[in-house]
Amino acid sequence: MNLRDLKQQAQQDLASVHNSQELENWRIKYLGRKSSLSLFFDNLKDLPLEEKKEKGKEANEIRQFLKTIYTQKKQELEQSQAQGQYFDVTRPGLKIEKGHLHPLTLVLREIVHSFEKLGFEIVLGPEIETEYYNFDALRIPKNHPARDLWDTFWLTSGLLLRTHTSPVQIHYMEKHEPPFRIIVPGKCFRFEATDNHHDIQFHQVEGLMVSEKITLANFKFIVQEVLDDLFKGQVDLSFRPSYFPFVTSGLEVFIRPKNKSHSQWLEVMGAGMVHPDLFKTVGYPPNLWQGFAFGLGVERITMIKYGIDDIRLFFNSDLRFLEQF
Ligand code: FA5
Repeated sequence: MNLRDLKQQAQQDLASVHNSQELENWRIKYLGRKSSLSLFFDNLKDLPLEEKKEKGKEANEIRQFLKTIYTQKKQELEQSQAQGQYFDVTRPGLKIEKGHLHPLTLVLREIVHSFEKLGFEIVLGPEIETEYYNFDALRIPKNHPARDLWDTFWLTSGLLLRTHTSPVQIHYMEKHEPPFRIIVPGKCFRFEATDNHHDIQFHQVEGLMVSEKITLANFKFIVQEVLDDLFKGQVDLSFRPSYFPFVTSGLEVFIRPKNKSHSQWLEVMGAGMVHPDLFKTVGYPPNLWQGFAFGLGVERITMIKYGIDDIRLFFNSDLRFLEQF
């Protein structure tokens, strides 16, 4: 039997196979124990060594080829049969995996909602900023050492990725007259070394409340209300003096879960009374308004809320982490 003729014949026959019975007949004819190919293998032993090697190799290749086209045809028939099948509407459906919200989105929404309950309006601002809004208008001129506090991703032509949400204070005040109370949720970027509490990209919620007779007591009340709402009263707060050029009497707020009073305090926001120079910059009349401002770190709040010990987990897309929320 000529092996090449056998291969050709098998291919031709397979093309006219239309159901599983015909396919089984084809398999018996070309791959079965009594097929010409099997008989060919049986007779190989009688051939001289060189010829045995050569013909054996060729026959093996053809057998492999026939097996492959057989499997392909089988799959094709199974598929077309499945498509033609009657659809049983009573069968249980396949479970559809639903997506879910990122932990930061969940907590950001909660934070925004807590402030909304206290009458704060939501305002957004650009992530790409000018040097003026990110620094100069906030009393951080070029060469001022305070610029070192905010390691910056510079873009071309004097633009930068905002290092905090505070520039939106200026944008908003330029266009609105007090009294008002706003929050500004958004992304910030810092060109700094990462560790378990610092990332190069994170979220802040800026707050700004300007009116007559606003004091730090108003700020303390509001922060206490919001954090009590977020943590169901289960965190302690600590207010500590700090320095930011755009506030007078700057401070930082630290929190610690009540049930972990031995653990370290975590800094979650910078704050203070708005510096009068900012009012001057945006054209408000002098000595008429007072206000407080703050910048709250959303990742830090989320870390305490869910007991997460490394901030870098939020952005490394590990599903084992994300699927827990
Ligand atoms: C500021 O960014 C000020 N703009 C806050 C402010 C606003 C002060 C208004 C006064 C008035 P600071 O750099 O401390 O300050 O950041 C504020 C909060 O953002 C921190 O408490 C922290 O929760 C969070 N934060 C800062 N840097 C990072 C970082 N690299 N990764 C994650 N969170 C950060």
